[in-house]
Amino acid sequence: MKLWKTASRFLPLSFLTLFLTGCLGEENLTALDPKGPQAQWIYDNMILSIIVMALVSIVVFAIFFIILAKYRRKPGDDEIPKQVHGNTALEITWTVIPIILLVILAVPTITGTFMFADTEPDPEVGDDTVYIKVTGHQFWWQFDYENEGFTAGQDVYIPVGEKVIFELHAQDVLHSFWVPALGGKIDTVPGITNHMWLEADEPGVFKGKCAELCGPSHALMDFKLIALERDEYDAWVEGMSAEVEEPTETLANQGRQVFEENSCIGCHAVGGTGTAAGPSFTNFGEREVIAGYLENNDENLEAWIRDPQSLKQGNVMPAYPDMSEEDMEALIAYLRSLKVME
Ligand code: HEC
Ligand SMILES: [Cu+2]
Repeated sequence: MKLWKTASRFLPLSFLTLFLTGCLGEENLTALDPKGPQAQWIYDNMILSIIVMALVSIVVFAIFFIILAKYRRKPGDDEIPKQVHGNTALEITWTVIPIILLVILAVPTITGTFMFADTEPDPEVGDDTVYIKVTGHQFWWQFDYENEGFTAGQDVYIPVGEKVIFELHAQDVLHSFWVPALGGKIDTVPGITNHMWLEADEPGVFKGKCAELCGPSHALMDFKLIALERDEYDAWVEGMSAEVEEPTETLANQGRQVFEENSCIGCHAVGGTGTAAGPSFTNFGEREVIAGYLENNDENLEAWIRDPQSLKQGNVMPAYPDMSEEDMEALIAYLRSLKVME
């Protein structure tokens, strides 16, 4: 009775959990609406497992209740029933059935595991297979397109319908790279290189998350995977690789000086390659969000630059609380001007 009382206290909580997990459907952050071959495989296998488990539960519980009803002690049953030791037919049945069920689960699991581990280039795309080096930092993601010679921060772009290969690293602690709508997750581990591939069936913006508790702002270590048709993707690559021109607008140009004088440029590369201490800004003007989660508007941008800690605890960007309004306005105009797509 006491146990039931305790359990019943948690009941509303479990319903709440069920409800809240529904919110994960937002912004494509869900494994239940697969948008790529890997995610589809995971989804199908999950359904298959649920069916197998449901069948087992139904059969076991049905037999359980039938036996309970049928062989109950009834009035007049005074004798102890006949005692038996073992029944070969039954024992073979309940050994063979689980073996068959396990084989049904094992075959797709093993073939899927090999399919996921195959990080050879896409056979149809060959040498043009997109290869992206991912580095997890506390609390942001760096994406190096080494073959193309540039680096991107926060948003990772891929072409649709092609197998894209990811090489995963961590700069500081364990992180985990996960885009639920496209596939499984893989840890990024300091000192170890992991590989995986993903493919998107259709263009779209798919939300990604760090899936490994990595510090105080772990929950805000979000990113976006943006899948584009091949020609748009090529245009993006071209834009990212092009020489960055000085902004034509005066205010933005003034902002570029503020950016350089305040050593923002030391941590935030504009154009070029290589590791910087913060996300690359070559296409900052095209980000939907700042720091992985804040809407990219002027108010949030100013709040972030003046006091990043208050918005993302434990991140390593210094605060600029004393920047003049004038400099701030110019700086924001400059950041907004950083775009590579028309
Ligand atoms: C010591 C290195 C460093 C300096 C200097 C620095 N930042 Fe940052 N900045 C970072 C890091 C690291 C992040 C990522 C924080 C996170 O999300 O965890 C960041 C994030 C940002 C973001 C959000 C980026 C995004 O892509 O979402 C903006 C905007 C930004 N910084 C602007 C500036 C400006 C403007 C300056 C100069 C006034 C500046 N930063 C100076 C390290 C730095
Ligand atoms: Cu992380």
